[in-house]
Amino acid sequence: MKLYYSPLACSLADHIALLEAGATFERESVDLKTKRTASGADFNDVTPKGYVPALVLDDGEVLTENIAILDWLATKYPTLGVSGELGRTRLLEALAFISTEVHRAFKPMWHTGNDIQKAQARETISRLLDNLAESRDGDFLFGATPSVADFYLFVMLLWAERFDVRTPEAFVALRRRMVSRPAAQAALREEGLLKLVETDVSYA
Ligand SMILES: N[C@@H](CCC(=O)N[C@@H](CS)C(=O)NCC(=O)O)C(=O)O
Repeated sequence: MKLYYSPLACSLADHIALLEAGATFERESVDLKTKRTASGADFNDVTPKGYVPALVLDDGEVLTENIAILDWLATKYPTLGVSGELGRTRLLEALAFISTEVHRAFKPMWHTGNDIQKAQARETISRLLDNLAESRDGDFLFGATPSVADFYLFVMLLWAERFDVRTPEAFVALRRRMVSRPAAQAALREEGLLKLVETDVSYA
């Protein structure tokens, strides 16, 4: 299996998931501006969509779209999923909300939004995070252990800090819990992002 990612992109969620699962995988970073991978290959040859994440399976199948990849990982590695009769449905509900509402609301921040659009986006994202925090049930979104939805949410929380978006208290704590996990630290280290979380944890 091979993950194509870009530092601090939404592919960080998949990166953490693979490490949490203890999966054997390769990884290669992608320059999203030039569409070149770290080894100089044309990323458009991996996926004509040209965006990360992309997960190439051992049989050559290429998975794209974060919701699909994270759902596939949670199915393959059930400790990353949500148990119970409605477990998978609740997980997809959370992934869809994070992807189509929260992630999408960051667009003016990453792209060329003006100051008014950015201020509106901050309000919207805070409200969406408040909505999600209300349905949280335990230390993580679905209880005492994190699921793939928490990994995706964690990326959104890193973005929120970067763009000065107010985050509900419950998610400040969730972010700290995520940062304390070895898999998250390993993914952040690989992506050159450990400095972003220095205030949450001390690395002796
Ligand atoms: N619909 C895709 C969107 C993924 C996406 O927005 N990826 C961003 C990074 S977070 C990207 O690669 N952007 C570069 C581009 O679109 O050219 C998904 O949900 O996986």
